[in-house]
Amino acid sequence: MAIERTFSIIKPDATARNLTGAVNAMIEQAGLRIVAQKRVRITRDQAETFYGVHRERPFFGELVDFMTSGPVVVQVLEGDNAIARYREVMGATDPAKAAAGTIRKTHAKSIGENSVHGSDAADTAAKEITQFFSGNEIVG
Ligand code: 3AN
Repeated sequence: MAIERTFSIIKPDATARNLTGAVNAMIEQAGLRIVAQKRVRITRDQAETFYGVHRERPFFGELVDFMTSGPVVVQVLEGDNAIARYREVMGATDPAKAAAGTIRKTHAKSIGENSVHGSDAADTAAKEITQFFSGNEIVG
């Protein structure tokens, strides 16, 4: 298996409920290593760039409003097949459809306020990591 890095965000609904540690425990329990992490307030520009692929979707405005509504924790996770592994750990986008034991089933409030983001492919992971971290902030 290949060691990969993926980009993660602990979203405002989770930081508001003081769940950073609980989410991190689930990440580490799944065998992923948090190799970079910072708590930030993202700007509208950053959120619009980050979710640019969803610009035409009806929920885009709501998504940007939500992601800028409070602090988030941006992270780089490392491990075997980290991209697919983290998506398994997060569970389905809609928490009602997420499998038992996943972060979203356990903690998410709704399809919009769904507690975590994880990259969906190697190219997006690389791009998302670069948007928020410089090389010397990632320590594997
Ligand atoms: P995922 O985060 O599981 O990869 P995407 O890429 O389809 O899901 O959607 C990106 C984000 O957009 C989701 N995490 C969620 O916060 C938001 N989102 C997706 N679908 C909806 C929807 N129908 N209504 C509101 N927000 C949505």
